Amino acid sequence: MKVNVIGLGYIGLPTALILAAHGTTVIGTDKNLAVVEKLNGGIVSFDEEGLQGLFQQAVNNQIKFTTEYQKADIYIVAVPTPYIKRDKKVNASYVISAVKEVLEVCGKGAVIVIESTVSPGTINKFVRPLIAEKGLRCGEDLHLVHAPERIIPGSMIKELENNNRTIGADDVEVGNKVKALYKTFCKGEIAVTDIKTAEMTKVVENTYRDINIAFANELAKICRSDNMNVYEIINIANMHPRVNILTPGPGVGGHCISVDPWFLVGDYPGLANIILAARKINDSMPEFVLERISEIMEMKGITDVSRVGLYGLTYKENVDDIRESPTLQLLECMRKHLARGIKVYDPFVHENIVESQYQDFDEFLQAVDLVVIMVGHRQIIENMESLSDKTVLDTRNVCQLANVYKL
Ligand code: SAJ
Repeated sequence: MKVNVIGLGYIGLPTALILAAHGTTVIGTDKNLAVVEKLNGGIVSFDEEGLQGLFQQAVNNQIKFTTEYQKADIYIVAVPTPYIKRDKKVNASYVISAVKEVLEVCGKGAVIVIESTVSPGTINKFVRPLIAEKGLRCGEDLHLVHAPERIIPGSMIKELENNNRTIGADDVEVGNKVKALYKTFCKGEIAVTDIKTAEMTKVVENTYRDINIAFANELAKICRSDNMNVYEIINIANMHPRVNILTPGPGVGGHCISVDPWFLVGDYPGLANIILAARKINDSMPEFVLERISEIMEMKGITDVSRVGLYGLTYKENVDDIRESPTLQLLECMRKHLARGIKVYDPFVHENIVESQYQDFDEFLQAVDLVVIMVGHRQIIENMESLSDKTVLDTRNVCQLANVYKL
């Protein structure tokens, strides 16, 4: 069994590595030469617990990295699927290009597995016709499968091994063939269903989480307006056996939860109402944090925004991924209000990507009076006492120092 994994990013790379580590012959393909050169030079492209060890095992098992598509039995496509801002629909262009290239090299009977998250109906609408255009018959010459990834950044390897999964296929036999491949490393249960059900299920999972976070964020706003402690209320409410409210925060970032619910809004206008409201609430949080910053500056007599520092630039704790991050959204809000000069620091971001970004924690602290904790990285939790002479706005509820302001 030879597998060609297409796209060596946050999902494709760990998937390729874990398959190879468990004995499958794997070739990883990425169109970005720099990514391939790094991997061939022994450098994994992002920080994730256990990834380096897995990389070594995969290399020992002869994994190959290349920019070319290869002849294989199974193709796993793990390329980005952003949404089109204008109409909120899925942008399947990367998936389409990848499948077109697969069709140039694959042989009869090959299986193309799409792991990228797509809205329900996308594979039928955009991928299936590509096979027909080639004069091939789906289900005979080639097979299509959707096996949406479910792993959470920060715990990817553990989740790859242990999460339950969904496989959508046109016929059960092909579904079971792909299930057997995933079973080489996955201890979780694997449900086999049809493609559209698998597409919808994945989007529903992320939408469920987005709505739950939006509820927590709305509660934070209500509690702030009437002087109640939202964290205590959520803690006590969660002691109820059927209540599990998530945690309020400065916004929802990343390339999944802040994107996928839009697919349903775009595809089902007038029906996806709670989903739309949740997206709007979560997107309003950076602006809410900005209001809190102004209130606190006024209370503390801080007049110069350049004495304010944002701790954390990534979309969540202990990862180096900054996509759609609440801090970037907050900086964008500030630009709109013509407020510039706010300082930024993140121990996981080693390149300066925004103005007034620091690489040294102590220098950052010396330059500011008000620290806004935007991300609860391990580093700040372990060094909380270094903030004891600062004014602190803790948007993640990780700081137990006295006189800390919360959301
Ligand atoms: N967040 C909160 N409060 C919370 C939880 C999260 O404000 O209580 C924020 C985070 O700080 C972050 C954003 O939400 O900015 C999203 O983070 P996340 O940890 O909730 O999720 P992701 O985007 O890292 O990963 C999600 C996961 N989906 C679900 O848990 C249903 C993961 O399993 C998926 O594989 C992943 O999306 C994906 O790739 O689709």
